[in-house]
Amino acid sequence: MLLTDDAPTVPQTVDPAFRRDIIEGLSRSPKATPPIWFYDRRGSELFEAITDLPEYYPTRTETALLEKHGTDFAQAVGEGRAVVEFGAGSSRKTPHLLRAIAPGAYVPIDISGDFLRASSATLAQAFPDLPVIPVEGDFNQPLTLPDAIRAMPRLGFFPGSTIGNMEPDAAVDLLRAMRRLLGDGAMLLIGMDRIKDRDRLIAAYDDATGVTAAFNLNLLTRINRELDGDLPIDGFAHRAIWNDDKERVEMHVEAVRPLHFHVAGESFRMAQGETIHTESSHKYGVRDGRLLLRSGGWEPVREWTDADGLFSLMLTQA
Ligand code: AVJ
Repeated sequence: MLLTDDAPTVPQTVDPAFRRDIIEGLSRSPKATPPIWFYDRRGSELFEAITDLPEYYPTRTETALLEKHGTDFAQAVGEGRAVVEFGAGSSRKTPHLLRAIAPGAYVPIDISGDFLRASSATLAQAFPDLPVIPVEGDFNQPLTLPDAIRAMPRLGFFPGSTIGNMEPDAAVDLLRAMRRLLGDGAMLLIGMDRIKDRDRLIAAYDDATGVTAAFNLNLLTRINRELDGDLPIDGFAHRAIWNDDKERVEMHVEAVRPLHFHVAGESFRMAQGETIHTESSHKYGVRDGRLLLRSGGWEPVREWTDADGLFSLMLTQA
């Protein structure tokens, strides 16, 4: 690697999948990039900050549901299950669930290895008798579960409405893959964000202090750093819009002037007003949510919602 004045002091390894996804996404019309690439170290920190924002209701609402309904969970799932969490991140919600159900093991799966190891260590300390077996990987790709949980019935845990990031057809594919991975007799506890007042939805993705804007624009900074890009960050503005036909909030970065930039040796142009679509966050009505789960091979068993109907936790069985 050629060392220049602005070369990073910490050597960066370029993820070929990152390069491929970004080049493909910028070459497409309209431009669109997969949301998994938001979560470098800075992106993960910014997401944590988002979850504390007054406008961002999902995390706080879901956490309150997990705190409140522990007795219900224990009764519905029984003891000794291996809890397999998909996209564990900082796992801040998980202790509530683990305390409630007396699981046999905890298997957090995440693509961000640093984050995963740190949060697994914290969790293992809080639950000294619980085997914690982290798996570093992308749950959208085929995975193998650790041998230690072979004999245990499983409870999949997929909180945060992460399922909403997927197009409905991809969401169904993922649910089916989880069904195969977790096996017969498995259950799945999944968080889904509800359709609600448009202004409330937009505010959650375009907060007053600009944390979500920083989260969205950080993708461009990451591209510049890791893929030798020269995107002018000040040439882009954060946008959050409600797509009513597809019932989803979309995040975009919009060119505020005509732009010409390079990424990994490729040249790109954007007209003023043109956007890169960086994320979709699908929202589900009660019936839509159940239909989606059934299509994915999971039969709804119980459902918990807050008084305002903002967010739902759905328990399903294979
Ligand atoms: C992590 C996918 C649940 O879609 O609400 C938050 C990500 N993006 N603010 C979401 C996100 C902008 C978040 N999920």
